[in-house]
Amino acid sequence: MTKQPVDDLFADDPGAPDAFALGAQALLLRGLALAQAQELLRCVARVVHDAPWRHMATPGGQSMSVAMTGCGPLCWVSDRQGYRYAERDPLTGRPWPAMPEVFARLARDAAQRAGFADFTPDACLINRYAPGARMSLHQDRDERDLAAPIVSVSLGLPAVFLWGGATRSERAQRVPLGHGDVVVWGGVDRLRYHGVLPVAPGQHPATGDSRINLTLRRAR
Ligand code: MD3
Ligand code: FE
Repeated sequence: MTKQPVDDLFADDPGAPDAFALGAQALLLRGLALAQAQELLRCVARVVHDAPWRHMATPGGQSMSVAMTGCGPLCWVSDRQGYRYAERDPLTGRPWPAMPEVFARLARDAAQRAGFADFTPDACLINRYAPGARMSLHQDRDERDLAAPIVSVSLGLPAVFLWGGATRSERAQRVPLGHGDVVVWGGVDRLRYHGVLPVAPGQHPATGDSRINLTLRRAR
């Protein structure tokens, strides 16, 4: 697989390479999840049946524009008390739905391609962006083992991902993410600031009027 620098990301030609280095240890694998997208979305629907979408509160008391749920032994949650990983869904009091095998298999395969061997996620956060929903610049630092990478899978409507630096003030690059794109972030890039610009209105055959993002993590 060929790698290209981040400047070529908007080059949308059919012969474009399918792997881009976003950083020394961050790799965009364009379309890696395409063949499994329908299966992934059926799994999301099963998860949502048991652990419904909800807009979590931030510690400051604001409601997030992104709706969330998750699966696996652990899932990230936020409320007035703060951010943490929890074994049970606070909405239902039940354990989170099991991690579908296809999620874990895809995450391991993607991580392997990016140079992270034997990645076994124990948490999957599932984000749903309606048009206008966004995620402001943040770091993911609630995971105990920061040596493990995070694998992200984008489905449905496209979005512009903000890829920042080690500090919030560093200028972020804009990376378009579309249906089936997979990104792996680890090592020196694990604590980079990142976010998502407001999703534009649209319709996607696979998801209708939303963008779904899976992030597969090793939380402990
Ligand atoms: C870079 N989600 O859930 S995934 C999140 O598209 C989150 O829903 C975004 O940021 C989304 O926390 C972006 C890409 C992502 C996830 C984790 C990272 C990028 C990352 C951790 C470190 C660096
Ligand atoms: Fe994040």
